[in-house]
Amino acid sequence: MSRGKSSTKKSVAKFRFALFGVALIVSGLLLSVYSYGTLSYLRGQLADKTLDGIVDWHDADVNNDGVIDLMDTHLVVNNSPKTSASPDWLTIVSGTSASRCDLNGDGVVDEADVAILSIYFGFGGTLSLIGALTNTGSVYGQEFVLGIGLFFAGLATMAYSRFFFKRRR
Ligand SMILES: [Ca+2]
Ligand SMILES: [Ca+2]
Repeated sequence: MSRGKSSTKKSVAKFRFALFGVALIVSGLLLSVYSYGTLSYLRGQLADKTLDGIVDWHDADVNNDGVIDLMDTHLVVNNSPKTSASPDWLTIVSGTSASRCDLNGDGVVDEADVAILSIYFGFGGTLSLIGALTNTGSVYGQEFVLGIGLFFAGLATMAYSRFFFKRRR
């Protein structure tokens, strides 16, 4: 009788533990899918600013110094909210112009351009989607890596709980 009770208690505990694992997996997947979606969308918004026929991180390097850092963010923010109607749209200041900072090429420098720049933050090399996703210099990269981490932590928790995978005697 008492043995049966304790075994019920044990399986309830196992079930809760497994449920925690499932919650981790689901939140990890949601976070990864969300950051992947946002990042792919922003990546698709970047215009060919260097006019070399290739859209890559160089297009987001507004001062063309070979690295995407706070200086580029500062320049884009400083040129906001200029539009193509602004008299100094093409004026080069600190190695860039408002036109160059208009990363999506919609004729206005605003938060959309800052968001595009943010996914390349910390870049000074090649930029693939995987590179951008695992770029922990950007908030989307951090979210993606955290999501993957949660997913595997959830899998490990589920395996450890042995609720779904019973050990054979
Ligand atoms: Ca730069
Ligand atoms: Ca723009």
